[in-house]
Amino acid sequence: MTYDQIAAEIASASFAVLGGLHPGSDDRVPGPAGTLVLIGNAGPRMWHRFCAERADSSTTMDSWTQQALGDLAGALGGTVLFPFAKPPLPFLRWAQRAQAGFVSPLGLNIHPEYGLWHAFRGALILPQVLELPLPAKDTHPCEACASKPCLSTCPVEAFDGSSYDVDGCAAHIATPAGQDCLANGCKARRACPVGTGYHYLPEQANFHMSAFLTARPDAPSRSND
Ligand code: B12
Ligand code: SF4
Ligand code: SF4
Repeated sequence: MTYDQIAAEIASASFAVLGGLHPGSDDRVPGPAGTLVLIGNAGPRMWHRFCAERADSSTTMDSWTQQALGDLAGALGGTVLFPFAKPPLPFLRWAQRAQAGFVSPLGLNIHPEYGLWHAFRGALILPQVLELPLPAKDTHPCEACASKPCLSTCPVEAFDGSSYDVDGCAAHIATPAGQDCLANGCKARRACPVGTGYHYLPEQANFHMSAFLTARPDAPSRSND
């Protein structure tokens, strides 16, 4: 199969193909790998499949993803690595290597089309060295964003452009004043003008923010990012 054929299979399973790379020794991929394909969600598409297939509210997104991507990787002749592995695998480094976007002032990866409204769900590891598409000539979206509203919207100034005050954020969203972030998603993220067509649905944003609030003391053993 070619990279494009594999990408089409991933897309038809409701996931987003975020990029590919040929891992080198600096990429810290455990085991041999000819090609690594970054798989994620963009906007609410995968969310709809998750809601349709999850057995009940106790099914976590991570356990569902493990099943869905495990099946897909098996059918494509590969294996899959997950962003919630312990210790964490360097997904954001792989995103840079795969040219899947740029580092935003929030620390999150910003994608030229999806903006901040995507996350990594797995890395497909294939033994063969596939020919990858030519790199896109995208420019960093934040360079053209003069006012950088992501840095001035957080009610507790959790972002200063170089770090993220996790405790301040979590303390705020646990209070009545923080219910907007909890119900609708991070205000700083929502202020970003890129990829607005991919905003998470309120119930999707609430699912992730609630998971962040409850699982945070266990970080970095993350669930449901
Ligand atoms: C640990 C972790 C966290 C911890 C951070 C702990 C800390 N800073 O002290 C906590 C639990 C707080 C967290 C929260 C979130 N996270 Co997080 N997190 C991870 C994880 C599993 C490991 C990162 C790590 O430790 N790397 C190892 C260290 C050595 O490398 P590092 O580059 O220094 O890692 C740091 C940053 O990644 C940073 N970080 C992690 N998450 C976030 C989120 C934000 C907003 C910022 C600014 C920084 C940040 O904290 C790490 C440790 O200091 C990664 C997945 C992965 N495998 O990379 C996801 C990941 C970075 N998180 C992600 C997301 C989406 C979130 C949330 C926004 C989820 C949500 N609720 O929607 C929240 C933020 C809450 C909010 N305000 O919206 C995504 C980012 C996607 C993207 N577009 O870039 C990732 C890649 C997971 C995924 N499935 O895609 N996260
Ligand atoms: S608001 Fe502007 S600076 Fe912030 S992430 Fe979005 S494009 Fe980048
Ligand atoms: S969720 Fe709310 S409190 Fe937390 S960083 Fe985003 S805007 Fe700030």
